[in-house]
Amino acid sequence: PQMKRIPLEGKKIQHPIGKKLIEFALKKKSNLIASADVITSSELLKLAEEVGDHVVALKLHTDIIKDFSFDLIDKLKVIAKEKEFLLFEDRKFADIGNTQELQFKEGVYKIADWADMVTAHPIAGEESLQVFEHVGVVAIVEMSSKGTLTDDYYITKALNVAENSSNVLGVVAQRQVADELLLFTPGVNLSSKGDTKGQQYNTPERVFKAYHTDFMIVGRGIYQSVNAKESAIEYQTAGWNAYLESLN
Ligand code: UP6
Repeated sequence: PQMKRIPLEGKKIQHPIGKKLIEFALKKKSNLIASADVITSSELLKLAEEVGDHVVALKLHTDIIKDFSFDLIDKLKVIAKEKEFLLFEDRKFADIGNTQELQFKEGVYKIADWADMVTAHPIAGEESLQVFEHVGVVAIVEMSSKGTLTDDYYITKALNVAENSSNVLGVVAQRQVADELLLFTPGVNLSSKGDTKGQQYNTPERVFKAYHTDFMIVGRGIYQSVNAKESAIEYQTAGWNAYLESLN
């Protein structure tokens, strides 16, 4: 790991979705991804409107939404286009390729029809990831939670899979990774150290300076705050400033 980090515009990312993320980041001066872990369509649409100008992507767990519909997806797509952010389904696929393909394309959510990006565990090996066509895959190589089983041995092997898969644009991890991958780091909160269910938090300052992350992912820090827009601006500013400082 080097001390000096490569600026976003200097990263050699081949994947079109990775390029789009970088384009949005530089244009909006944001390396913030909001995690919209709300459980109704109305809350989700309200949040998308409030934080949309300040994020490069909105991360979703569509399977927690009580009243999921494709009308919701259509409305999200309109907001995403207008405010310039990507739709990132955090499905964390973790099965053999054939099953993942069915989960990706079929069922209630038909993720393949609308998502720009998805998360997947590389646990089933390189070929299992090939089924995710026409989206950017973010491989989960290391988790943020206390006691996670993603130890150094697993992480090394998982990074190897990620680096060898052309549809993988980056990884979720809590450490610096190779410059050819975009790094996404969840477990970020300005006012909490963790929750009672194993989540552990770092500050924006730490993830940009110590891990050289490219994008921080913030859930409760934004959607549980009194004013989601104000909080998104606060995280956007803290993240972008920490990123700029980490370039020196
Ligand atoms: N997430 C993590 N840690 C990981 C991977 N993913 O927290 O290692 C996801 C969670 C949640 C979000 O599924 O959607 O990031 C974090 O939310 P929080 O900021 O409210 O803790």
